[in-house]
Amino acid sequence: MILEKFIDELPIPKIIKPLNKVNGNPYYEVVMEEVDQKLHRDLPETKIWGYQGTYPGPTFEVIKGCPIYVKWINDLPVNHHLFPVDRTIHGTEYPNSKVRTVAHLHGGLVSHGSDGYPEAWFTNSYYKVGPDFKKKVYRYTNNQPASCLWYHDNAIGITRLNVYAGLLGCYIIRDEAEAALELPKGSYEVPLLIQDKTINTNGSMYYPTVPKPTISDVFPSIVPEFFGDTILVNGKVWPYFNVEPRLYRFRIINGSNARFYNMSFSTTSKKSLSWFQIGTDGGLLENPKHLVELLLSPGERADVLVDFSGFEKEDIVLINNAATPFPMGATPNPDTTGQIIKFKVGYRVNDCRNNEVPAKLVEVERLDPQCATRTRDLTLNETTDEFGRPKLLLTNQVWDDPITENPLLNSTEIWNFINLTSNTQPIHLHLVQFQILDRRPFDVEYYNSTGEIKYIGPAQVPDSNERGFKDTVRVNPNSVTRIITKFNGFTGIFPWNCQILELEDHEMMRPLKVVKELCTAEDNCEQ
Ligand SMILES: [Cu+2]
Repeated sequence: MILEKFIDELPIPKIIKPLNKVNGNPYYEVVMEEVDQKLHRDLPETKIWGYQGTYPGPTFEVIKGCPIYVKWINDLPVNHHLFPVDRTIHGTEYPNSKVRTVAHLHGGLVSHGSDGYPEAWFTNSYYKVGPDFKKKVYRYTNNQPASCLWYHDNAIGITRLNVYAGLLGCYIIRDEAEAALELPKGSYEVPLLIQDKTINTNGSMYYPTVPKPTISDVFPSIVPEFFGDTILVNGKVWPYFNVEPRLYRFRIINGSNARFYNMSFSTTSKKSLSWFQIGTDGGLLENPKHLVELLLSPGERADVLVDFSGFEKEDIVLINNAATPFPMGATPNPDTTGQIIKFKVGYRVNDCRNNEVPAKLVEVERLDPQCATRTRDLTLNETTDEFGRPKLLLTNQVWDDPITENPLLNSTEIWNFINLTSNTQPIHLHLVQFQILDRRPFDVEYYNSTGEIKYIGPAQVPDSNERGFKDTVRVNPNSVTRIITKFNGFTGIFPWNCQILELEDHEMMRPLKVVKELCTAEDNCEQ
């Protein structure tokens, strides 16, 4: 169903308020609920799953260094999922536990017990809990720079379905360095949480049940990647947003299951509209980066400034030309998935403060490759499962295979992602923020026959807007992407995964274990 675009105004998720204090720190409760929500003027209400009954969930706003406590409560239907659950996928074998949830703070420096580990799931009233369930109340340290994180469901085997159902929201950390920059704030600072969906004429959300091509007779069956035909921002289909002709700050989150967005502005006057990226996944950049296009894979965020002055009375559309799958797939339909949101520029500015793009932002510590004590070669592989369906893996191992990545606490490591698949994979590490060192093309055929890397071109430095802290990196096909990170903060097991949620659910996820000291026995030492 093709819906008329730019009919509904962009909703701004509410800031959630703490209920009270625990140990002197703010304490929140967040209830996951199934509710009916209007996604577009011309659609009947849609059954969604929302945190605090809204999709997206409320926004957390917290201060660096001030921890908070959050109790996550599953008040969803006991055993009836919004979408068919493929029972051949790992983690789905538990009886009477179709609606398993666990909230993960993506990008957050948190302990294992508060991470939202995929096997720490729980059902309504904690009636059933996963093998790794530890506690109901999570502690978020917020011990990291001002940044825009996001929280979303991460239950093993059904993350794609739970996030698609609406279980996601923004999490904003503030600090003094950011405040000193006098960036646009209040109604001039706007989160844009982007998802794609396919919506049936009766208002219900569509999610496929059969793989393409149909080799197996598994039903319902996981698809390799899901792409919707409709774009939503902050829970509305192709919304519009009224802006004043001045500077705005947008916190853009790609919360889609599999769709990449390569975004630029289309103006009615054909005058080009400049924008500046000031922050990455993990915080502010050293200085603003002038952009024509902004590419975001699932899980990535961008903190950007857009100056609408000089565009009085214009309609400006944020457009998208990223292929699905990325980068060699089909281009989006310019009339549908090629458009995201319309900005309607007014002619009056109500508040002229915080209206300039700062020349400098913050100091960004450079992680030094000389300090790395270990370098790991980690492959991204394409295989098939026992039903003939594509199954992508990390290091050629599945989630349940023994742990092989066991960095020492406080050590620095370089991870080389060797992409043997045909698409760009957004690779995400829990717990840490990292930096991208470079990407270098190599001969995949030669690697497949010899197991050795033969580079076929020079190493490319990361894009100017990638030179900050990241927790999700685009690993391009035929390339080795190198990242560097310090495993600070906590010991314990954390996932690293492909952020294309269908692939993550289908084994493109591995545990890493931060250890106090390396054991002499192979890999697995209990702490
Ligand atoms: Cu994460």
